[in-house]
Amino acid sequence: STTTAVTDYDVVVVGAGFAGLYAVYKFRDQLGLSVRGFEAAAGVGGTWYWNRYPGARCDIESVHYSYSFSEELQQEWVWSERFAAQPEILRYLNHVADRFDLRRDITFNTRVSSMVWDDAESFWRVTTESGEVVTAKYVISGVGNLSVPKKPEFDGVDSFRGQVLLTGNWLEEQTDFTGKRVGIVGTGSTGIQAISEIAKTAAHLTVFQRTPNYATPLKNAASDAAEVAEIKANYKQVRDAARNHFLGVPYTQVQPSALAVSAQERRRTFDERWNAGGFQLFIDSYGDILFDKAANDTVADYVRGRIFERVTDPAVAELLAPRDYPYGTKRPPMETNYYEVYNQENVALVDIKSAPIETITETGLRTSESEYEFDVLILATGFDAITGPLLNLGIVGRNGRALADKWAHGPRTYLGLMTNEFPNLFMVTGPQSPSVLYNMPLAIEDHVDFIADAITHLSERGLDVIEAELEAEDEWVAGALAISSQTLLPGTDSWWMGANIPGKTRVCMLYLGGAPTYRAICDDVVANGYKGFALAAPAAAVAR
Ligand code: NA7
Repeated sequence: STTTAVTDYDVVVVGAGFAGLYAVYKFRDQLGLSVRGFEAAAGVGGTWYWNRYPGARCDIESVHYSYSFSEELQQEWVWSERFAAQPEILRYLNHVADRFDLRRDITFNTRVSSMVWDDAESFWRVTTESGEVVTAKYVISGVGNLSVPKKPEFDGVDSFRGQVLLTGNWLEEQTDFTGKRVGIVGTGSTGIQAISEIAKTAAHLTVFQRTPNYATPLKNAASDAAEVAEIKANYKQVRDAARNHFLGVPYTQVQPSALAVSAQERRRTFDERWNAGGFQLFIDSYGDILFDKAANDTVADYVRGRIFERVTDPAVAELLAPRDYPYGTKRPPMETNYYEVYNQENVALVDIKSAPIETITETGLRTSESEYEFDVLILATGFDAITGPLLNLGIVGRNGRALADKWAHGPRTYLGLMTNEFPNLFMVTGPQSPSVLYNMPLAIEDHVDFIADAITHLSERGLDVIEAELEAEDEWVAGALAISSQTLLPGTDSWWMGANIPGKTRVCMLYLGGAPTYRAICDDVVANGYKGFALAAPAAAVAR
């Protein structure tokens, strides 16, 4: 054990999704530390445990959206589709938990209710909702960025006599809506996936849309055996290439500027990326579309054009075509036959921007203009993203300082990993890290590896307290903001900006410098003796 003060565990890990599972493996099996994991759900999986709504699917290719830490694991696991659906990803994470025997150190059905730093003893006291209290030298948050669904914001939800389903907390087996009239609110990535599936079975589906989205084709298909064999033969190089890409996928075709080429050439590039599917239009077309409004207009026009081609009724197409914000400044959804759904007789689109929802009723809902009736109400209204899951943990740092208080005007971190006044608290894929725009499993591995190296560095020197320095944090926050202000993102209301939650501080919570730049910065921090972090001896040892 690395600890001086006696603690129950060296490390407490919160969450058992991609982050928590890898953290338990890393700290227990590679560092030899004593580890205790806590997970609110009954099983592993994190976001892939809770989001079982019809159509739930990853939109990064599964050969890339998967762990790279074990060569055996990545060789033996076979993805059935190019973009895996939720059940397959959940099976994968269960396989990982079994294969590395991770479950025995994770306590399920147990939500952490508070984590309080004890400055005299230099350890964390972690309390669960079941009343257990444990102490640990280090706490690792693996709670993710999208694990707190937004609460329904409408009056009258309790009076609705039908069924209410929340996509972000959807454990029901139910995916078939035969004979049912369904109403759904929300047309983000989730709503778009769910609508495309539910429209196949529902007797009638009413989609309540506030803001239209720039959805582009996913182009899912069965896995191509030859392609997979090629990747598996070169997995190390493929992963290295992924890690050296902004998004963490080994795309190679980005051109510098949409404005440097002819309209014809641009159209050819957009067509190619559109047909290739996934994030390729967004991240592998032109490098300036998130920075330059004129460049962005070219792709925004292209996507709008595609919507008009696909939707038969021009009035409906007009409602579906985003015009008020640039392409990609909200997280772009990926779709499979989404726009065609609106050509079906059983589907209706209702614009709730011009006529907002006033209340949910016993039989449906009422907008400022009309009444709608349905049997099932589905809320695909998003998450209290990025900070919500961390603030839910009841974290209190040095001198009784609450994280909620410190972050009242937006998150403040150093490298998206730690925050001053909260020693030995590590946030895997925390705010102001590149994770949200970086292939999440790789972002997670990078962070857990960084944390493991930091803990090893401390223990080799007889130290066991690490804390982000205020100056380094201030610089990091200012730097992240400066980068975001060069992009088009801050002009649009999105969960990236905290702007989807009434009353939440509106500030860009992402590091937009890209994963490769970020990795270089982290390497430099380590090479310079954990520059920006204060490293200290155990308090007990100092006192003695
Ligand atoms: P998003 O992207 O936040 O989308 C939520 C949707 O719900 C969006 O269309 C919202 O409209 C709509 N919404 C939310 N609250 C309301 C209210 N009060 N009234 C009407 N409409 C509302 O969440 P998702 O779950 O789709 O996706 C989250 C991430 O998960 C996604 O980006 C991927 O990374 C995976 P708005 O745009 O706010 O007008």
